[in-house]
Amino acid sequence: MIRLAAVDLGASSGRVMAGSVGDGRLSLEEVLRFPNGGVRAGGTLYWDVLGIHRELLTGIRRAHEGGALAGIGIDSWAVDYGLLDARGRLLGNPVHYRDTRTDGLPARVARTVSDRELFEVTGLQRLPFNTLYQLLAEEQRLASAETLLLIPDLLAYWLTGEVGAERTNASTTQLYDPRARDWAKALAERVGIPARLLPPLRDAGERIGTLLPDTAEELAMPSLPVVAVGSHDTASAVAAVPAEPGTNFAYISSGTWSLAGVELTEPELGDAALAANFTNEGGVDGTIRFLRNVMGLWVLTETLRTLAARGEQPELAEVLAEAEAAPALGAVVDLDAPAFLPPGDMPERIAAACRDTGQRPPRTRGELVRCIVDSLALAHRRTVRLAARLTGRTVDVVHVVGGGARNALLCQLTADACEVPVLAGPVEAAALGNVLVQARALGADLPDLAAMRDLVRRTQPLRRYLPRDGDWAAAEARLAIASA
Ligand code: ADP
Ligand code: LRH
Repeated sequence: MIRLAAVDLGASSGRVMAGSVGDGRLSLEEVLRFPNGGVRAGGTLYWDVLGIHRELLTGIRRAHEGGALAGIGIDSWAVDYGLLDARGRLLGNPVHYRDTRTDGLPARVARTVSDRELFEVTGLQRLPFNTLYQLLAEEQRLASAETLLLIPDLLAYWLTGEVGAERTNASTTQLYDPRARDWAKALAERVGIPARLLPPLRDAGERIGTLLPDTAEELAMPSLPVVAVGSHDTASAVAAVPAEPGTNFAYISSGTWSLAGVELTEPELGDAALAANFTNEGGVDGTIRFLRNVMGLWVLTETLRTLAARGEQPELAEVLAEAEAAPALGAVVDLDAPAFLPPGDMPERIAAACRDTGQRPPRTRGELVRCIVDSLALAHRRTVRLAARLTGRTVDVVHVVGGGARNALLCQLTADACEVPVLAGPVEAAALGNVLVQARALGADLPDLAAMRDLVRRTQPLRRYLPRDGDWAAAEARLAIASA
């Protein structure tokens, strides 16, 4: 057995897990979990990247104390970054992708590079927070910057002193060409981003380097290898989807976001994919994640935060039980609307969206949470069915991985809405994908994604939800949205 530390940083929580792989076994133990999220200061929404670095060091030390580690891998949410100066020092604090600094920038860029061309080169959906737009929001600072490092690459740099960009996460920047498997340097220069900022690319499975001597000493551990994993958390999560070979599966990586789609071998760049705002992100072993970002459990988390600020003490299990008891499909909203992206008063935004579509806003807490979960299941239906239609495939099973796999109501409603069985689990898919790619890099017999997925399927608890009847098409009609 080899033991590996997987640092998995979601937008809601960060965790350091110790994974053990060998002899047909795979297990994961949570060593450290800490809350993550935006920190507002001086009108800007930041990440606390130094706090994350400190937690990461604590977690790695603890993981090693529990049994000798053979390697370390880091994955995180996508698109965000730090800039380094010529001496390798961090220039300013990384900004959260939910900050409003990119407002208006997609429209400005579209005047230089059309949406069609941007999609043709990068394969990415229009999301206002793609790295390209964020960089343009701080154009002045770019002159003094030498290197751009995405969050997992920045943390790996602090551990090893090595700069680089792992491809799965680079593919979320809108500055990467998935067909050339290289930075889209000409595009970057055209929109005003100096190509010198873009560091050498590396693949999941490559060794980044070893712990710097002072870090190894501080952690009282040997100079371990730090391995590039699918450093985009969604890439790691999809690598651990327990799909059976030969099945027509869709996946939903369900956490802060729901990333819903199918796996391809080549990007899908047709007009219909562009119109449906689908994306082609790079996966482990050169796969393509053809998916769309659905607003996800963020809306529920943010709703609970708003209720707590009003003096309620909403426990997740309790509000989900209330939602289960509330009438089905009472009111639904389009969670993909930009209104739900920034932090704020979600109950009020939901009420406004209901009024705008001629529906009665939820009156009780149970109705409110039911509206969120129904609407999320409806968005899953739309996105899974669109993914199937756009790729000419059928979908026979939907794999739900991530924290949302623990939400039985959401999984059941997703099965109902998608009209196919849902297989839920593993919850910690991203950490498992991280561990598996490291294990392979360090010699484990896991030749391909199929072997990794087979191991996950045989070792991790999964739960099946069968579809029940429901009037989901009528709910779509209420919102004037179409899924297929
Ligand atoms: P991220 O990686 O984006 O931070 P996670 O995959 O950790 O997100 O998922 C977090 C979400 O999972 C929470 O917002 C919550 O809605 C859901 N979740 C976590 N635990 C439970 C639980 N016991 N029951 C229902 N939902 C849960
Ligand atoms: C999920 C995720 C998603 C990105 C978003 C910024 O954590 O990485 O895939 O679109 O964060």
